[in-house]
Amino acid sequence: MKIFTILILIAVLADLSSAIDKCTLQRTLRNSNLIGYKGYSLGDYMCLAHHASNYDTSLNRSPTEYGIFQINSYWWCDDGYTPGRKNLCQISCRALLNTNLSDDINCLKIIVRDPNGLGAWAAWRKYCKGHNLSSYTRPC
Ligand SMILES: [Ca+2]
Repeated sequence: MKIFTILILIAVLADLSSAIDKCTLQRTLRNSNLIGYKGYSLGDYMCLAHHASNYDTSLNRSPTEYGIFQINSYWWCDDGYTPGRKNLCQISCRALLNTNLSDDINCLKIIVRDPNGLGAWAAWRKYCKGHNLSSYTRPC
């Protein structure tokens, strides 16, 4: 019985832990086809994830911003209630809150096609644009 309780506790805690480490994110981004697309580097995305969410994939700080990259529910995903939502990534906002980042990365690829690119994020404009980003991309 004790073991069963402990196993349930581990399962619950595993489900709650949603921050991914910097190295896992680096590896995931390096293996994606996002790097270099529209001129953005690994450093741009690592810096964005750091300042947008501190690498917390479950972050939903404001009702309209979702996940590790804080993607907005008016333009990009469907949360079921944001009035006038466009859902340009054709994705549920909830899918942006788990640790599988393939859909988040696909959505980023759609977002950076927009003329604003990563300039859509105040955090990227303030902390990443034009900055030395080498501290975000040190090999793990
Ligand atoms: Ca996801």
